[in-house]
Amino acid sequence: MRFGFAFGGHLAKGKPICVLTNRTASSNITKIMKPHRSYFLSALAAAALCSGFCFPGGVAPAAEKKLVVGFSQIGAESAWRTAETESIRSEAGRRGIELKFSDAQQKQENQIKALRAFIAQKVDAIILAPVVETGWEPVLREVKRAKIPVVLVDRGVTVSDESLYATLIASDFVQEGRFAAQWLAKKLKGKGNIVELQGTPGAAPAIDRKKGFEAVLVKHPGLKIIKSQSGDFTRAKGKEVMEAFLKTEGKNIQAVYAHNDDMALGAIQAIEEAGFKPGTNIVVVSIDGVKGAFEAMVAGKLNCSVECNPLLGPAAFDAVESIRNGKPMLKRTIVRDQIFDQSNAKELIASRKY
Ligand code: GYE
Repeated sequence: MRFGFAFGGHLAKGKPICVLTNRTASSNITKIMKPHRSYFLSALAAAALCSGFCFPGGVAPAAEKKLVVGFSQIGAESAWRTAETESIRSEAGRRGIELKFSDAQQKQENQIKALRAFIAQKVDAIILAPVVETGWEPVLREVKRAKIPVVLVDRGVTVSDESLYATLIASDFVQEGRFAAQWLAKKLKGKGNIVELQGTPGAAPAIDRKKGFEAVLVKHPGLKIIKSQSGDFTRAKGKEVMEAFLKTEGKNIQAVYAHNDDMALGAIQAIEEAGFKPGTNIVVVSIDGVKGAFEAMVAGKLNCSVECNPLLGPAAFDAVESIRNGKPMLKRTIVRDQIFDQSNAKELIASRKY
């Protein structure tokens, strides 16, 4: 089964959004669709156009053949990533969709190769979790020429032509960074030295989580980032970088801001090995809200984790199927996140799904 890729005009250029939210920490994501009225009208117009463009005669072909979807995943660097992979794999299985899975082991070049292989295999759609933001235009142009729609999940890309992808489903990483900083500013009463463990260089969540955090810090002159380095979103690298920070700064450090839980958990180990008490002597704040973070909060070692929901399988395949059926597509779907800390971790830990 193949289908056209018809996104242009308002759909490609506007910033229409839809919000996916967690009703509670435990429940599945719920879709709230509140498109702006004028966008909605243009979306309808585009949909009408699309039915003419994509399917001659204006009728989508019936699903006589199993849908084949290629999924280019970044790797398995974190518990978040593993949960996302599992969500997409299991949702494909549940819907009877054949999934061609490719693990890029953190390398953009491997993802580009995977996209080219998906074109050669004539897949019906591609789900892409792009490791970094830039460098996608040439390959996305090839995919577009092959009339294969692309659903971006979890991280965004920077392209001059937004019609190169159909839709992006991801959290608001800038907001997550803001949440982390606001929580920390309150906890430290606006005063203290922070060390920052950044995510993978060039990755949307690393760029945006830093941006959001720093935007709040501007309002708190007593809070300073004294060291900042990438820990590549992994526990091992987070530990290694934290060890180096502790060696040079030691007692000077009042808090750690880690762009994900895995790096925070590595940092916690480093703090303990250096003879300090994580969560007490050094405040630790991170992002994701994975099970391991909840355990660390309950144990009093992690102070706060801002949620980033990785269970994107249902939304990703809803998008694939909507495109297939020629339905209007919102350019951006934001997954709404919550804040967890030691005050609510204990009561919520049993209900966590990842
Ligand atoms: O926070 C981190 C991961 O792209 C949102 O990537 C994702 C991030 C997530 O490895 O744990």
